[in-house]
Order: sequence, then structure tokens, then C-alpha cells
Amino acid sequence: MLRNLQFALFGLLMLGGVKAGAAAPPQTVPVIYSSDLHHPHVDPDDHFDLATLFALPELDVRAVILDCGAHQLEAPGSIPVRQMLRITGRDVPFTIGLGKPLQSPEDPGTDQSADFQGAVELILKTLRASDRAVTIFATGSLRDVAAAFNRDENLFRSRVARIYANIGNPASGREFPDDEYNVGLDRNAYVRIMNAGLPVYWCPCFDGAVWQRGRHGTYWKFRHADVLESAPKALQNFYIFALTKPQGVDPLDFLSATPKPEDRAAVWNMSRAMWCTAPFFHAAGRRIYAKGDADWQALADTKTGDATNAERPVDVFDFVPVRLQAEKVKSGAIQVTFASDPKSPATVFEIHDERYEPIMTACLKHLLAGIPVAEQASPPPISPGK
Ligand SMILES: [Ca+2]
Repeated sequence: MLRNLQFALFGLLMLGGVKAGAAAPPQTVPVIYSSDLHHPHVDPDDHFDLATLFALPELDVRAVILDCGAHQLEAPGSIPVRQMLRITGRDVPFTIGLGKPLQSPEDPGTDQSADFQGAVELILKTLRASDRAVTIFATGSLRDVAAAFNRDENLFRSRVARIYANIGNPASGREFPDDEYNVGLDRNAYVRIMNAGLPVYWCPCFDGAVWQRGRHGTYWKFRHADVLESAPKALQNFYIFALTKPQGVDPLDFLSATPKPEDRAAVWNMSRAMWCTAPFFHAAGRRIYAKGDADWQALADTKTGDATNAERPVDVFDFVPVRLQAEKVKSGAIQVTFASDPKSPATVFEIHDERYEPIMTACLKHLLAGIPVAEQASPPPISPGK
């Protein structure tokens, strides 16, 4: 249905003729997405990231990797993925990743059980089949990405445009003995990708102690009500399902159910720690625009997209080119050092505006309010006899 609508709109545009000088529609970005998404959740920030991924039409999601394969068997991320595909009417292949951490940075993971080989194979197949270079966006460990790289290095060097790696903390090892959580999921995979000379867009989770954003950390937080109140009902139900974990109800049916008011209120009152939203906007080529004094929206830029002259671009964050070097230090932590290098294909996230948190909250609210919802997310009652 959504696809038909797109064709209809395209037809209308063609009938109306393209305005002289109008820019061509921006090309979409092919994406392989990797997430340690689970139900029951480990950290439900992954549920907000999944919705962000599917709310950005610039991102052409070609594959979803469900990271931490062994835990996927007990807490399947396939449940929220199926729900998101139902909400948005999309059809994307997804599969679970390797079950155990890599034995060394060079480990291709080939000795792990056949049950856990699907993700690495899907990454390689997607890269080989793509008509253009693919962006990899990882929000958990880098295990399957590193294993795939270890199996076909040349393919990665020729077919990977960017790897957004939402992982790590530049202060680990140097100032603190502990690794950041995603690093701890697979230290060897982290070392491998950070040292690979690939176009890594490094998005450290923190910069300093845990919960410190510093200069390079992506961390921020929001209260659910501030983002979810204006979201479509099916998406609201997606979060109520994830966070209240109702028993004995079909996850897809729940999307069009009427939740209990007390469940809704409880979910609305929760706060959520977040990381990947700004990197998503960057991957999609969006810019942040101010709308008045205290509202912001991430939009395609004025030349190609939906921003108007009434909206002012704001320099909230950027990625700056750096040379990356990861090594294990005495404490056992993986320390990543980096130095400015305009010639390096790698970059690091950098905050430019101290209003980052209210800006991200507003941008996520507007984005999720407009997530494309397919008709099938609210199925009509089944008529008798069918
Ligand atoms: Ca995650």
C-alpha cells in the first residue's frame, strides 16, 4: 500500500512536470543495521533506535543483524523487529548474530555453530549484492561486522561507505579501568574494527566517567512522555509492549490494541538514556534546524528537502577526521587514542552545542511523530467465515 502510494505520488510529480532547476530527489543510503535488541529488553534504547532507523526514509535498510546471538535465543530481538516491520509496512531480512565473542581480533567466527552463522553471511551477501557502497550502523557490539571483515577484507574496503560505531569511551584505559558496555560485549571485535583503516565514524557512548558526555560522547536522555505523546498509536503500543511485557498476547496484535491507562501512564513517566540519534541523522544526511527559540527538527537541507527559510540551521554536532588506534592496556581495558588527521577515512563525533539534550529530544519527537505507518498496522476486524 505504502509502495503504491509512492508510485502514485511519483506519477503525479511526472504529470505535473519537474520544475526547472529543481534538485533531483536525494539518493537513499543503503544500510546494514546491527543492534543488541532483545525482548525482554536489556536496554530499551535499542527500541527507540529501531524506530529512528525506520522513520528516516533516506535510509534504505537492507539487513538487520540481531547482535549477541546466544542471548537472542532467550530474548529474541525478532519480536520488536517484526513489530516494526508491521508498523511501517517494510520487508527487511533479519537474523541473529554469532553466539560467542571472537577469540582474537582476526577471528572470522567460522568455528561457531551453524545456528549463529546467519548474520555474517547476511552482511557479506548484502555487500556483494548492493549496487553501491553500503553504510553499516552498529549500536551494540561489532562482533558480526568484524567477523565478516575477517572473512572478506577486500569486499569491505570496496563496498563499505561508512561504519557508524556507537561504542566505547575515549577515557577508558587512559583515565578509567573499565570498558564501556558495548566494548565489553566483544573486545576483540572492537579492536579489529577500530584498527582496520576503514571509514569508521566513531560515536563514543561517553567521554569521561560513565554518564559523562564530554566532548565526544553521544549520551543524552529524555522523558518518554516528551517524545511518545505525539507518536502514532501503533508506535506508542510498541513501547508499551516492550516495557510492560504483557503475557499471552500476540506482539503484532498488541500494536492495534487499547492498552490499560495505568500501563500507558507508567511508560510515559519513564526516562530513557540514549546515544545513537545524532549519528542516525548524520547517516541520513539530515541537518538540525531551529524552529523558534526552543524547538528543533532534523530535516533534509534547504536545497533538497523539507526545510524552509523560516528555519535556521544549527551546528549541534559534527564528525571530525582522526586517526584511530586501539590497544589493550594494563587494566585490561581497550584504550583508543586518536589524533586529528584530515587524510584519515575515520572520524569521531564531536558536540558543538550545549543544548544537545533538548535539541535531540525535540528532533526525536518530531521524527517519531512522522514515522510512516502502514495501513496494516491497524488491521480491520476479520470478517466471519475467513
Ligand atoms: Ca544497543
